[in-house]
Amino acid sequence: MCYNKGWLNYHRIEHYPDVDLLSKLYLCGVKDYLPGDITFTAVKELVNAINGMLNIDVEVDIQGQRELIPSDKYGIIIERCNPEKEEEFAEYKLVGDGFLLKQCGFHLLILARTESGIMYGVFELIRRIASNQSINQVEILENPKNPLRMLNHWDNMDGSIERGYSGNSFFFEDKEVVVNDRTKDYARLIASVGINGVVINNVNVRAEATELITDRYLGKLKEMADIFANYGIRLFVSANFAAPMEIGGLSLADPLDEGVANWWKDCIRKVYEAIPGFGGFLIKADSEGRPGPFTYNRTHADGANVLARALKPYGGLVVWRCFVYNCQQDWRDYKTDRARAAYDNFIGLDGKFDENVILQIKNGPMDFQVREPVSPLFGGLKNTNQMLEVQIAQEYTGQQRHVCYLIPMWKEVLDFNTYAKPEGAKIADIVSGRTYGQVNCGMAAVANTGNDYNWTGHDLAAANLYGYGRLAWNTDMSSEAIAKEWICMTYSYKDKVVNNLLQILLKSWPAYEKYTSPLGIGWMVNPNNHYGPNVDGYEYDRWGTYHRADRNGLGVDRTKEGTGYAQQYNEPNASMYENIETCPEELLLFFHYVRYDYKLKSGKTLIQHIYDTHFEGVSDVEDMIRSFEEIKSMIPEDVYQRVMERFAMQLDSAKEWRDRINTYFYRKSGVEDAYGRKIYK
Ligand code: GCW
Repeated sequence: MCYNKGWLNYHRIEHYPDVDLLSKLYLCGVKDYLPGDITFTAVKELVNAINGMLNIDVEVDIQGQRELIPSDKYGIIIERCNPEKEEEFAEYKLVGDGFLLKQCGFHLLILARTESGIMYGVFELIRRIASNQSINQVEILENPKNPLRMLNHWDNMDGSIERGYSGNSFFFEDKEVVVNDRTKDYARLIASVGINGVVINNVNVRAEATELITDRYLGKLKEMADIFANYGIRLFVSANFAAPMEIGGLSLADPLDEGVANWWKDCIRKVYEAIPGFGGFLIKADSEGRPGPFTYNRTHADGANVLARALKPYGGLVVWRCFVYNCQQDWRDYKTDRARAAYDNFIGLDGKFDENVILQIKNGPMDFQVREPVSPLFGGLKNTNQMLEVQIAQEYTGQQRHVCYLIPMWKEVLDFNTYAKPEGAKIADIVSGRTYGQVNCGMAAVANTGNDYNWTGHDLAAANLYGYGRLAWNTDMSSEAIAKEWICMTYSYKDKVVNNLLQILLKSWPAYEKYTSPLGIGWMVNPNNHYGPNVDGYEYDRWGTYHRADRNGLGVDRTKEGTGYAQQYNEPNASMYENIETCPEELLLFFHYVRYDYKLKSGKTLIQHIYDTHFEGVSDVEDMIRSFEEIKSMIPEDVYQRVMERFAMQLDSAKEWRDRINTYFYRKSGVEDAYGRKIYK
């Protein structure tokens, strides 16, 4: 096989304590039990997993009625709540696709309202076994925190992947849709961590991709959608706003034009005839050259709603991206601020979107840098469905050649208090629907997968894919708990392996931040490919990404005296950012122009902080490599080789970053390093 099974490889667990409970499986309350049903899938997964990990052949009794199950014989009971007997199940507080995993006497019960809930309960049990945790007296009730837990693939139909660092697409090849065993193994992987929606093609929809929603491709998409549906996943596609012109032969794509509206209705009707469970569209409009409603002097609400109305009769959704900014800026223009753009473009439209539209907002106001403040649209929008977009693909965080475990970053975003309400207004509350009672909301992430043997290029980058799913399911989980699960599932539950890999993962994002651009300023990368250091790479460009370094200091003034961006936040956040003394230091240069001799809370000057962190970042990479070498004999040889190759690239790159940044700021400032370390002059 040309790919591995990721975290579903089910390695053998010796001496598992609770094998008795697992030898028999009873199904209750399950009406249909046929290939194609999620319950069928879930049972097969469980049987295979138990067989793989514990070498037990589980006997499955599908006729199960609770009353007939012997109360003095061990076994797993999988049960769907009967909606007609609500009172029997009310005590369990199951919501949506939640599950209960509980030992009741001789039985281990997996109870859920939905088939997907059963599957999620099954995967929870599998995780417990893989981590060698006892299930004796277990009682876990989990309801998903976010209704939508999506992946966005930026795959193109020629097989390339925009910002892909793990080979080519496994969805497309030579302008055709590919459906094969890997489609199913992909669905298994992501369903096991709770993903329930997938957009398979790039948001930049060009050429053949515009035709994905036509007869030319619908047959093949239906095959894919069926495989996904077995795992509780809905298929979405990115659509081209100008499709009525590009493939419909109309002369315009004006959302308020009746002919355009009818074209979409017709197109969407055909899509649903072919794929009844189709999820809907993801749209990038008026962004980086893509067409959109601005051409016709219409708003983004007009644009989104025309699609929403056509999708509504079928239960389809429009996920509309807020990544809208002027990408033709002049570096001499100090007033225009790209950071302001999403808020400025969308805040006035709050409340104007139809119920089946969701605004998808990138975590930060710029573009997936190693450190950004959160987007002020969260906490600004109050009457609009919202979804948080993060990037698992490591476009700006080492491109899957560097280890960079991103869950801690996303946790910080989710934990950020927007103060939109006195209570319950963290970003996690807003996107889950808790703050405003929304149901069409959740999280989305740009996927980091491709057709590489290990799916994610860097073996350790799989922790981000795994972790994203787990976090979207339960935003309360800690980064550490997620990492541990992934390590146990993928490699081993042995202490040394868990501890060393955990140390590496937890060190990795801070290390990357240390050796790249300082204190939240971002960018400083090579233009276009975004890999490696180039301090002035974007400084005189049109993208709105400047650091404004001179001989006295650097940073962008985003206070009232500057671009005014800080004022887009609710109080007290606006004042916190506005004032250099209260601005969190990791974001200092994002919000302020700061002199090199400015004293940080550590007592160090800004310039000394820059030198120190760049030396530290490299030594952190060396530490990570040492920790990894220590577990050489405890992990598969091929994994060790691949990861060590990438570590070598990471170390080289980190040194290059260190030296370029230190030299650049030495030359600007003329200030010597207090410790006399090597800085190229
Ligand atoms: O950061 C930019 C990326 C583009 C991407 C865009 C987006 C898909 O460099 O490659 O386009 O973000 O999010 O739309």
